[in-house]
Amino acid sequence: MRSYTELDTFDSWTEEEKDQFTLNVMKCLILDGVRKANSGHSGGPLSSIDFAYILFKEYLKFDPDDDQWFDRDRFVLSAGHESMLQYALLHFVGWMPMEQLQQFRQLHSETPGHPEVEIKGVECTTGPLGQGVCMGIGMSVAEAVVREMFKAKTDEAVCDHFSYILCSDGDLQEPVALGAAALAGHWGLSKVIMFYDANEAQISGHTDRSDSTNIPTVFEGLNWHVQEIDGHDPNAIRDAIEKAQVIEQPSIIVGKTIMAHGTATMETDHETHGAPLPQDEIDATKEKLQLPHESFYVPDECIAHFQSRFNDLKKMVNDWNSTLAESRSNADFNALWKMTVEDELPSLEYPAFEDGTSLATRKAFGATLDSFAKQLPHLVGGSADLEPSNYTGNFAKTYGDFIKDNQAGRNFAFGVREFPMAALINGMSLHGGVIPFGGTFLVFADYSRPALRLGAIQHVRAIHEFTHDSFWVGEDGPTHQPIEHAMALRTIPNFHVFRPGDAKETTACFEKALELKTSPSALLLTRQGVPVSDKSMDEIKAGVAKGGYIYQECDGSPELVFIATGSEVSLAVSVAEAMDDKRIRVVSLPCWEIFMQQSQEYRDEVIPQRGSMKISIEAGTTLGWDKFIGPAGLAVGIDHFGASAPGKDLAEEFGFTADQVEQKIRNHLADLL
Ligand SMILES: Cc1ncc(C[n+]2csc(CCOP(=O)(O)OP(=O)(O)O)c2C)c(N)n1
Ligand SMILES: [Mg+2]
Repeated sequence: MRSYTELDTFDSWTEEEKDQFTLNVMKCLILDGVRKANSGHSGGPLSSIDFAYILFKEYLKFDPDDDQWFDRDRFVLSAGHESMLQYALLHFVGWMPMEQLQQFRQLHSETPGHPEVEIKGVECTTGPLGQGVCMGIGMSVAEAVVREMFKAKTDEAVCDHFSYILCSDGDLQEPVALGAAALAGHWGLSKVIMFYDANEAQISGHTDRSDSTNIPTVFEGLNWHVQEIDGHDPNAIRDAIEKAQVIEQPSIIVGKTIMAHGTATMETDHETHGAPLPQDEIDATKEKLQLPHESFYVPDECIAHFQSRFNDLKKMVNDWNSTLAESRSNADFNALWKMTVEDELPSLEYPAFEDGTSLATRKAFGATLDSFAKQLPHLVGGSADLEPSNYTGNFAKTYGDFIKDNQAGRNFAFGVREFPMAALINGMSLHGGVIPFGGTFLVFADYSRPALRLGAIQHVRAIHEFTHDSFWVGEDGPTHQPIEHAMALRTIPNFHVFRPGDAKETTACFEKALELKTSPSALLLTRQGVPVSDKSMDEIKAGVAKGGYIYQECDGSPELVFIATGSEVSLAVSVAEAMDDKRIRVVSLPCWEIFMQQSQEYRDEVIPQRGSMKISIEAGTTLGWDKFIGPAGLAVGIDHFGASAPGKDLAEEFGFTADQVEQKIRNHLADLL
């Protein structure tokens, strides 16, 4: 092993010696960063680093001058707690300044506790274990979709890259990772290459306290190519990566590694997982690795060595740019590139709905999907095995399933995998070039919730179709009837919940969700028929664009303002008609989040703060409606679980007929007198 005292002869060292020295420098940089922050993770980064170093230095395809270059390989650090490893690598790439490494985990630094997508060179936000695996796989799905989409327009490969994932024991203990892995195997995603840092250590001790899973056997069963290597052997790592690159299956490289590898006395110690090492241990490690005690020691020679491939990378990017420019001279190709990769949405044509007929909003979603999919070749998605219920069947039939031998298919048969589905579509969206959606029942939004949250944090455009949005589901009973779900989703920051009142609002909400490029959306849709409004599409579109609007006005200033969403908009209209002794305004509020972004003036215009009684009507929990109805208002909702019976009987039972709602309102008015 070379010492820092010999640095003046660096040029004459063997490649192996240069690598070893540079790697040691990087290890101590990580230890120093965590020590200075007095918080963070030391052990895991040191067991993964041999792989990560070789990947970044020798294999990862990227543009050193542009972290957003479209055809770059994606790298996902699913073990997000190993963030200091990623930041150290990015420092060597040239994208992460030293001052930032010294600000690890501090307010407003570019080196937060876990990697965040906003940081240059970070592809996605990780930390919640398991989801990084899914997002990496989702990126690979998007890569395949975009590759196939452009194949039809050009012979040149404009989208052709790998998605590398680095995962840890905890990642693979999370079932969500295995759900996504099952799909990757089924879909034959040969460009997924995952390194598993099998260091057998986790927070609470040795992994054998909680695990005896045979991961290689599991992944073989999931149709992955499996290699088991010594995760600290550079040549074994190179061989494994090269093999994984040509195998026509997703690949897992199980790296047998040692926690805190390279430290003076703490190798294998699980206590190193989430703590800075004692300064004595860091000093002793530096001595062992023949480095100076100096903190944040990074000699220029190491950076230059790490970047020795950069000229080749830049040349490759130049070649790609020329190919792209040539392809873009074809008008068809150029139009597709603009719409998909550059994300310029065309103005959309809408499906037609017959005024006054009864149509479930889930059916309106299906019709809208069919119409939009024709105009947006990059709109892709599917259902978690609720295709007939989610009305994505026609889409599936028209565009075909995405399968191993047809990756041009635009429909994903996700199987009963809500959480993997939601996490995968986050990854697809992060990759770019596609607009992904996923469908299931609203009641199962809880299964996907961690991914909805992680999508919102990352500002991804992902469209979640949630049908069967209330007790109106009927016979399936309380397990299938959402109560708290709409409101629970509304509590997620940067997440848009749409509950359209009819077919036309459904189309308008879907379009709005497409336009929200920095936020996930959920479309909450009815199972049961609701009347199609006779308003013009333009009027409805203008209303939806503001999140809430006056749906039906009364003469003079309103005594009562009904605020309804979804299937309760038409109910509110019926109640207003029945109560013709009162001046009643009906407001449709399909999206709280958008409504709250409007000016106070507009909001007061629609829902006056004073002078009228406000009544919310939504077939869900009442908690939260006080925000709009105030202390004297009335919230018509349901605060208990549903029951198994036909929807109409339940409406009767739970007080959701026009007569019952009217009675509740009259009682409330009487109580106030
Ligand atoms: C979903 C989730 N649950 C719990 C945690 C908290 N946590 C962070 S790392 C970790 C386990 C670490 O074990 P491993 O994945 O083997 O990482 P290593 O110790 O090898 O670095 C846990 C439980 C988390 N980040 N995400
Ligand atoms: Mg571990």
